[in-house]
This record gives sequence, C-alpha cells and structure tokens, in this order.
Amino acid sequence: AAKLSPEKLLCQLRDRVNVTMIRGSDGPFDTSEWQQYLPEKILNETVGSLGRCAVVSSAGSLKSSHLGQEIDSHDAILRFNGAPTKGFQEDVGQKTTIRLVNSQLVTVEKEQFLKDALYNTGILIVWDPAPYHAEIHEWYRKPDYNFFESYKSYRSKHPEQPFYILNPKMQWQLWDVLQENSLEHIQPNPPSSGMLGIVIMMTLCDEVDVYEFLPSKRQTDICHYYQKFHDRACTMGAYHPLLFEKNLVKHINQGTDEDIYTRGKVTLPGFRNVHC
Ligand code: NCC
Repeated sequence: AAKLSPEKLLCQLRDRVNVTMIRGSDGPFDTSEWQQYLPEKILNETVGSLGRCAVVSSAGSLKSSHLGQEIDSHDAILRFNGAPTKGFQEDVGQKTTIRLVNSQLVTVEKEQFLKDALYNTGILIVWDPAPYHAEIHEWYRKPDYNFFESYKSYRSKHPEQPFYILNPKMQWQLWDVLQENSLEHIQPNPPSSGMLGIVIMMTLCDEVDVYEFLPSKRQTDICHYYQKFHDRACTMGAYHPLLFEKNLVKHINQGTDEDIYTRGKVTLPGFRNVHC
C-alpha cells in the first residue's frame, strides 16, 4: 500500500469516517423506552461550531509539562476516561468540554462512574468495541461490554447532562483508513479512545491541537499522568493499533517537529477546513 499524501489522507478521513451519535430513530434504539434516555439534540446542536480545540491524551508525559494554561486557552477541550483535572491543572488545564469514555469503564468501574463528580462536567460520549463492520442490531445484541444499563442509570441521575453513545460504525471506517495507510497488517481491534477523540474533534472544530498523543521529550513508561503505574503498552499499544494511529497523526500534522518535541503537540485542521 503506497502512502497517501497528507492532503489525500485528510480527504479520506473526512469523506469515509462518519462521526455520528446514536439517535432515537436508529435501529434498536427506536423504542419508547430508549426515547427517554437518548439526548434529544444532536451533538452539533449541543456544542455549536467550535474554533480552536484541544485533545488531551492521558499519557504520563503530561506530568511536569506546565501545559495547563496553553490547553485552557482553547475554545473546547476533550479528555478521556477517568483522566482528572483537579490537582493537575498546572499540567493539563481545568476546562473539560467533552469527555470520551470507553464501555469498559462505564461497566467494570460502574460504581465510580455513577458517583465520581469528575464525570459531571461537560458532555459525555461513550463508545464500545463492535465486531468488524457489524450492523448496529448485531452490535446491540452483543456489545463488547454491556454498558446500556449503566448508561440508563447515569442518565436518570443526571438528566440535564448531555450524554451520547458513539455510533459504532465509525471505529471500523477509521480502522480501514489506518490499515490502508500502513505497510503492515494491523491488529483487528478498534482504534484507541485517543484516536476516536481526535477524529470527533476534527468534525466539530476549525482546528485541533492534540497534546501528548505523539510523545514529547518527556516520554515515559508511566502510563497516565495521574497514576504511578508503569506499562510501555500504554504509549505503544497492545490491544489498540496505537502505533499505527500515531504514525498516521504524525503524517497529517500541520505543526512543527519542535512542537512535538517540546510540547507533545500536533495541530490538525478541522474537516470543514479540508478542501478536497
Ligand atoms: O489509558 P486510556 O486508554 O484511558 O488513555 C486515553 C488515551 O490516551 C492515549 N494515551 C494514553 C496513555 C499513554 N501513555 N499514551 C497515550 O497515547 C491513548 O490514545 C488512549 O486511548 C482507551 O483507549 O480507552 C484506554 O482505556 C484504558 C482504560 O480502559 C480506561 O483508562 C478506564 O480505566 C485501557 N486500559 C486498560 O484496559 C488497562 C487502555 O488500554 C486504553
């Protein structure tokens, strides 16, 4: 597979990866029961059109980065899973506009998820690994983690907070683009929350700055900036095709190598600024 130019790759992402949230009119969710739980407004209406956005990875290399102020200067900020801001403002900022969580967290860490105030700010989006290009009914019958009950409990507890379910078709559309632009066979598992979050923000924003997805000079085996736990797989990937995701993001970076080295920062255009 010959690598596409950065411009062509951006066009592929824009035209082939369809970022949508589950709606009450979609397949198995078109029941009166589900209508009470799914948000009425679509995500675009909830957030409006965003200018400069930041995606903050959870990497250990954010520690001692002093990037907090720079991150907070963005119009909207996306964070992942249980990544906190409290106590870490200096390095990661304090604003959260969107939090993307995986279905494992919502299910396995259900008690925490339902009670921890960390999750009560901004818009929540949950995603679940679906079988390769599975039809939405098939996925609904056999999700990777059955997070639906936990989702409903959260919605009942916090009915005013927008909380979306990512349409699972997106993950494999994105995986196909990753595979087609990699020289090796990549593992048949969906992209990481990090990569999904980057593409979600590219659909909502004029410009997206991503922090410590491509590691800076602070690269470390410490998995998260908020925990002491060491594991190289956090940065390189094991289940998720993280290395391939990072190669692709590097290829379409519009910022400088210096920004990667010192700030772990890449700058990507929003899809509305990609002209094909
Ligand atoms: O660790 P996790 O990811 O929550 O991190 C969010 C995203 O940040 C990027 N990252 C993280 C650490 C690191 N050293 N380098 C990075 O680049 C990645 O892009 C990552 O996606 C996930 O993707 O959802 C993941 O979730 C965790 C875990 O489920 C949640 O933190 C909830 O507890 C997974 N860890 C385990 O299952 C043990 C992780 O594999 C993927």
